[in-house]
Amino acid sequence: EESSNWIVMVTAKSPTNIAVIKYWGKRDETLILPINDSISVTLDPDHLCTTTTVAVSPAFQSDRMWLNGKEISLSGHRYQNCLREIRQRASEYEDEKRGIRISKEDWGKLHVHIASYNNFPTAAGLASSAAGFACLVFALGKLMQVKEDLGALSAIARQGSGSACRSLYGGFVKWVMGNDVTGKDSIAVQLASEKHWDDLVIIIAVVSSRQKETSSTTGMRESVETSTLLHHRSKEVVPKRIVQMEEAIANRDFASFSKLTCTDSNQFHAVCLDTCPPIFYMNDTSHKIISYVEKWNQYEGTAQVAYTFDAGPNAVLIARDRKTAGHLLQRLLFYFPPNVDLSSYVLGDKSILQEAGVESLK
Ligand code: 2P0
Repeated sequence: EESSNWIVMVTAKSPTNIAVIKYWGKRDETLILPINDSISVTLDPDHLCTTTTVAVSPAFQSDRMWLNGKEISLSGHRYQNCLREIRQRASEYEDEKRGIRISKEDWGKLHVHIASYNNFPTAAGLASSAAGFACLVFALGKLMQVKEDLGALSAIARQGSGSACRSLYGGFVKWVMGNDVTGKDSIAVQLASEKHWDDLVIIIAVVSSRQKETSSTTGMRESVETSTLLHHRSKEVVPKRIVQMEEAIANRDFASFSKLTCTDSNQFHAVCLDTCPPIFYMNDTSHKIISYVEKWNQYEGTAQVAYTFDAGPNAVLIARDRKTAGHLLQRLLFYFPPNVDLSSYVLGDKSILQEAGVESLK
């Protein structure tokens, strides 16, 4: 008889991504199929990321998951769909040294344990589902010897959370909406690698760490049902912007990139206002940051910084280079002084604070 005290595990890490042409609205809620293409930039893997370990053992009695050390339920259809899709594609695993063999059929019977950690405070109000589902699907795919490419894996991550499909790749990524009813062509493709345009620096200004009042899922459902602007956006506006954004990225054209990014964020929030009842994701501070960046760009005569806001008030600011990012940080701290230790607000590379001469501000 085989002993049942073995365990096989895989650990993976995925960064989050920020949309510069937004996804908002589904045509199929179960498969998570969008009504338009979207484009995002994937952050550095060290900063806002999720690390997930998946393990399998005959000793496990059921599928279980812990998020930041606390057990959560896997019963929701999003987790169930990802687990099922990966299990269907599992292939044989063999470790001769340890005498472990897991057949394709065994994968359907064995249970998994999943431990996932976000390296940023969950309370910071920053999206974690994108990195989370990308990481989970990638790690499960590795564990269960799934042989498919990243595009196929992205279509599975998509069923966990739409924006997650874009976190399978680094750099600039397009989520192609596809037109198949099964969703097999609604996948992420890489437009350019992380090396293509590495001057850009992204600063996320945490405006409020409160949980958002309207979840993205509910918000976009209500927008699809009630906003006429959303239908105009998805049919007439986004297709053209996607072409222009791909060109701006290919040419590293910051002026065009910045214009498209800001305009698209503003239209997304206009759609939220056009929704019945209206959804307010930005607050007064968000609006002040927009005005400030607009004035700065106008004063310089060329775009220095782009802004974009997701389903919450936090500003994602994209500076054209490191020097501009230093200036931006100084100005943000001057106009919007936080009343806490700054270093705890800069995740990852803190040297930018020293360069900006603001490390001692408290
Ligand atoms: C995006 N957002 O493109 C847009 C812009 C928020 C604003 O994707 O229901 O968590 O899981 O597919 O992906 C947030 O929505 O929603 C989002 P589901 P998701 O990044």
